[in-house]
Amino acid sequence: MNIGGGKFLLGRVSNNPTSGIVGLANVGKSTFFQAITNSKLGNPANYPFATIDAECAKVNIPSAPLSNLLRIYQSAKSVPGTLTIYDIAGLTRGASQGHGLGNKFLNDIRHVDGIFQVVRGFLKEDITHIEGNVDPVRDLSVVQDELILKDLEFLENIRERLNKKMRMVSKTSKEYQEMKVEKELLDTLEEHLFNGKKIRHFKDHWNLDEVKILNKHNFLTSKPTLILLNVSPQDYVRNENKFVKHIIEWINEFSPGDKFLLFSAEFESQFIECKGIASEYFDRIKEDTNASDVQLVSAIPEIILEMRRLLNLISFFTCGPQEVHQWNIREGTTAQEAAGVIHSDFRDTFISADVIKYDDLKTMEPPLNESLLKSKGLIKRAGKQYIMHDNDIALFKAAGGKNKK
Ligand SMILES: Nc1nc2c(ncn2[C@@H]2O[C@H](COP(=O)(O)OP(=O)(O)OP(=O)(O)O)[C@@H](O)[C@H]2O)c(=O)[nH]1
Ligand SMILES: [Mg+2]
Repeated sequence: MNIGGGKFLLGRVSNNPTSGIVGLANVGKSTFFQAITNSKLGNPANYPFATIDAECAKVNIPSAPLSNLLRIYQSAKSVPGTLTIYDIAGLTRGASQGHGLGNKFLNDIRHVDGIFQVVRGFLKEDITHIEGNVDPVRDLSVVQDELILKDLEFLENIRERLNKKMRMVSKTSKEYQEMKVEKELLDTLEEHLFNGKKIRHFKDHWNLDEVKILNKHNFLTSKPTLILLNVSPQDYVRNENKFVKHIIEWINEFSPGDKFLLFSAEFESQFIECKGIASEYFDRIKEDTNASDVQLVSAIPEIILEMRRLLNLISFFTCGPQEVHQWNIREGTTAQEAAGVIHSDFRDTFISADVIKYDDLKTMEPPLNESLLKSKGLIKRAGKQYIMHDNDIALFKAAGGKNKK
């Protein structure tokens, strides 16, 4: 997808985005999974490799415009956009060679669009660390190396298959030329991987041919990553942890472009348990951190929104008396493609879209006066190639004389 300036986005085009929770064994992935999905799925337990098969659950993407549009349109209900989250088995050093739970779960990582990489930053003697001590920078390297090794193995297999195919077709054929381009890209990326760098960070601007090749192969290190340092509740409330400086240095050197946030799996699970209401648990944390007059807030909404940004997602809304519906699309999506997210028929029979900018009506009081919007020129007619903006409100017109959604 072209998002302007010849820049194409890596990764699957989908309105059902997925993210996997990845990290060493026993670092708090399932505890985080339960907190972010507000579910009892997964199997948090104080022993490594407690999670074997990936669990998944959907979370709503927080959106202030969604609730505001529900108010303005006086709709009966709202339907939020969602992100599907997978709790994946823990990695260990040597996983790419079959150590620990072996390779199976590396496939689970292959199928997600984005990665939440959980790293342990809390010190608690009674919680086992498979490397013997708490050292998040080392853990980041171990996980990155395993993903890179797996990509190298995968890349080698792809190249072998390509070489075979190239021997079977004429050197002057279009197919041969395409395979040659692919092989050259793979050779360059192999060198990059050998230098301990992820495919995603090879360059900022990919061209369409490169994106097509990379999307076909779904490399583990081509996925956007949000690094989540799991710290004690006290560190989370103080927004400090002794490892942060070194982690930022490591990211800048070895994984520039990855995002990084502090969170506390323990804090988040208590937050859900106590439903965010004042409790002895939170009173104690406030006392510990001298934050008696501070409002304690969950990191979960920001974590979901950061993943949304990393996946280059934006939203558009369809609004009517029955529902206000938030739809996920990627940056650079045209009006016609956006119509196809609702139903493929709408894409095929697309005529035009009436688009209202959220900013133009966000302070309006209900009931919505459509004639006023029209007279002020706030409803714009958009053609097939119109590039959707975040929070656009759209009414699609399709062939057959029907207004769709
Ligand atoms: N003190 C403390 N303990 C935690 C925290 N997060 C997780 N734990 C504990 O650490 C242990 C491992 O947590 P899990 O959530 O099962 O870890 P995991 O990464 O899913 O482990 P595997 O699935 O085995 O790879 C459990 O006993 C949790 O209660 C935390 O933030 N603070
Ligand atoms: Mg687990």
